[in-house]
Amino acid sequence: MSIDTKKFPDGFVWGVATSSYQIEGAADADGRTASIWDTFCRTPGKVAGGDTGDRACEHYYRYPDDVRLLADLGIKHYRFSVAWPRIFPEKGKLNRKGLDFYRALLQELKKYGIQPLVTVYHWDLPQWVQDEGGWTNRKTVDYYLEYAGALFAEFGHDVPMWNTHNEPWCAAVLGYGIGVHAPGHTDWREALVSAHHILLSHGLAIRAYREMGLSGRIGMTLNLDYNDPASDRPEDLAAQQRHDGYLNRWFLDPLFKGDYPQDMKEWYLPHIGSFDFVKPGDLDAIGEAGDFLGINYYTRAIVKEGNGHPLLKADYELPEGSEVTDMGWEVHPESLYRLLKRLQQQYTSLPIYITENGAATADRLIEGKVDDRDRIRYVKAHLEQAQRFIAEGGNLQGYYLWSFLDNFEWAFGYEKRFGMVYVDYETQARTPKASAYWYKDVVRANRIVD
Ligand code: IFM
Repeated sequence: MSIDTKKFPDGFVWGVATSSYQIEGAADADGRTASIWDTFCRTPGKVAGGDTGDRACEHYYRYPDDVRLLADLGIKHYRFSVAWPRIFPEKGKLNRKGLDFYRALLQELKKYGIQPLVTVYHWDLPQWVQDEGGWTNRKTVDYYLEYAGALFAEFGHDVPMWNTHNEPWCAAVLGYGIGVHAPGHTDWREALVSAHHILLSHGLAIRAYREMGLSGRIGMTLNLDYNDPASDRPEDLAAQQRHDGYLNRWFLDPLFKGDYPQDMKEWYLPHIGSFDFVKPGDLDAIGEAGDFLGINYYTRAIVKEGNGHPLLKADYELPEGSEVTDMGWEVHPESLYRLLKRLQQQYTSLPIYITENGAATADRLIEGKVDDRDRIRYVKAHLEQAQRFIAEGGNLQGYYLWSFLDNFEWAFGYEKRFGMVYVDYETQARTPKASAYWYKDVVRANRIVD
């Protein structure tokens, strides 16, 4: 009997992912108030082309058609996030109409047998929370728990899988440290305080979820890379270690090893004054065991000593002739395999889900078709590495392609297209790209197809 080596294990989860602010639009509908991204988009110079999420993909109004399209494309698992300002548009005020939208979306998904993975927080913090300091304010942990608790109470029995947070590094570091994401602050202490509060809210949300006796699974999604030093020089090796500490270990270590990495605490201390925001019991809470680890992987980093990154004293290199996506990110599938191996060897035996992977490509709609063969090549190469990990016994249980639809790509506005479905933002017409049909075949066959 021949073994089909390209087959994924039975039950492997094949999905696609989106997030609320990137697709929903309907910024003022049914009681929603502003998020930090609505404010940020209105700050001149922050988002390419002055784009906003006001309309985005109008998914809030078009969700029945969008869910039917998911079903037509053979998708059985869908990861989406909830917009916090729809649920708590004001302090202490639960908005029934906001919940109704997600109830209707979940019902629609159920109609087609599509399983949801719900992300509680994918960056659209209510502006009223930011007005009290946002993630730098420890009180935001309580606001988050009130919000997450409302979602668990309302949807806990209908949602089998929850992501507490998407990419805390981005929310904290890009938002409060580098300032290229909302709320646009540039203060390293704020970034680390925010990261801590996000991690704390994650651990406490797991506890709350367990206390409610819900039977689904809950975890967190981190954006991780694999990184290499630019040379064997001790200075470059040290810079690589700092980069790794900043992006990967600062989040993985407290989740799985009980504390922030010592080398990074020492490196950061002069920049932030103290770690007085870490209170007794916090690290225990952060280490609360989840049911899975979600990872978003796009690229690797090659690091050397330099002044490009002022906090890290690091610079980044792109090897001559390397293939890059439309984001300028190096295509390096093997680093997905290396990352998965590392996670398993150094951090966790929990099931891992790739909750995002995909490529921005310069897609053109020509005579009703989009031939995005570069995206297909990208995804295929990454799936091969995922499969290599599984073949060696790796506990990888699912893959969610980023993204279902072209959408609002944060500071890049609508310039970058990640979707397997092309969106004409004027007419809102959806056109599945070649990758959507290819992915449909992959999902149906449970194997990588040509
Ligand atoms: O669009 C984002 C998503 O919101 C979070 N992960 C990375 C994607 C591509 O940049």
